Amino acid sequence: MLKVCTVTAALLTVLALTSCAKRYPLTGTVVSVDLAASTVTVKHSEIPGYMKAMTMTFPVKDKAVLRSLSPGDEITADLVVSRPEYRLENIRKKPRPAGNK
Ligand SMILES: [Cu+2]
Repeated sequence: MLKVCTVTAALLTVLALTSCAKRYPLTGTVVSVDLAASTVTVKHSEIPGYMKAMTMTFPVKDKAVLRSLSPGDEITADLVVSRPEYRLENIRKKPRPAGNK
């Protein structure tokens, strides 16, 4: 029985490592953008079941999207996690309220 459990645990570990990337919807405010490092630092809301609200830095592949972002922008995005990596995709800026620049 112990052997079966060990094998099952090993199998689950392999499955966890090879499963498809997980995506979590993220909303937050841009704190800073680092074009050279291709990252954006976002103060994000809680991601239920994954992360509490915090400020953290995310890699972003699309430089054009990065260039369009500036501190204070409110965004929504997909947090894509495929361990050990994670990144933001589908970043969308919320329109800023008029007269609040
Ligand atoms: Cu976080």
